[in-house]
Amino acid sequence: MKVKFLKSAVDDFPPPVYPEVVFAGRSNVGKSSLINMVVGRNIARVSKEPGRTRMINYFLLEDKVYLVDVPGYGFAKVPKEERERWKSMMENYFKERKENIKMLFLLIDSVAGVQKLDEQMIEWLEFYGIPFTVVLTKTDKATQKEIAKTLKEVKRFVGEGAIVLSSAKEGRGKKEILSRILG
Ligand SMILES: Nc1nc2c(ncn2[C@@H]2O[C@H](COP(=O)(O)OP(=O)(O)OP(=O)(O)O)[C@@H](O)[C@H]2O)c(=O)[nH]1
Ligand SMILES: [Mg+2]
Repeated sequence: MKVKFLKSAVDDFPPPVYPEVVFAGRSNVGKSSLINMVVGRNIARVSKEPGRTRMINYFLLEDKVYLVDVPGYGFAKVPKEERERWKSMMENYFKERKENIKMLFLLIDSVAGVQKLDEQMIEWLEFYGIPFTVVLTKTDKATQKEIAKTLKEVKRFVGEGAIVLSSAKEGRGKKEILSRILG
């Protein structure tokens, strides 16, 4: 799979010559890991400490589509100014790029389930009219019961066809996510 890192941006995004696919979700939910799993290379930075991805990172896949790794939300230890910075950066990003966003993957931890901030993100996406798919992450760590509970919560917001189960550790969900990116 041909993939390259393009740039880290705050508001200086690359020209919208390719459609873009975004990976968003809580801090530590597994966005960067999922990108790496899907493209088959360690290209996005993964960290044990939440809140490490602070800029909007653009990658180019197959000379065809931008993959966008955005900073996570909801990390409790982040000071208020930093949260405000995140919010204005993301608001500006959605405003600037909403027409160019082909799909946003909203990642939700299979064990933790849908949190308040995830619901707010869904409201935001609906407000901007951004199409999204929910990806349940880290299914390797969840019990069947936890997965069923999280699935039920997610179905309050989206239909079954807009949910993918994944594990970056086991490679689960790779084909399905790739086909939604490239298809
Ligand atoms: N068991 C398991 N651990 C995972 C999986 N995906 C990610 N992790 C772990 O979760 C932690 C966070 O992963 P990241 O990919 O950096 O998460 P992120 O959403 O990009 O985090 P931020 O950039 O801080 O918002 C790391 O310790 C990963 O190894 C998975 O599918 N299974
Ligand atoms: Mg990250």
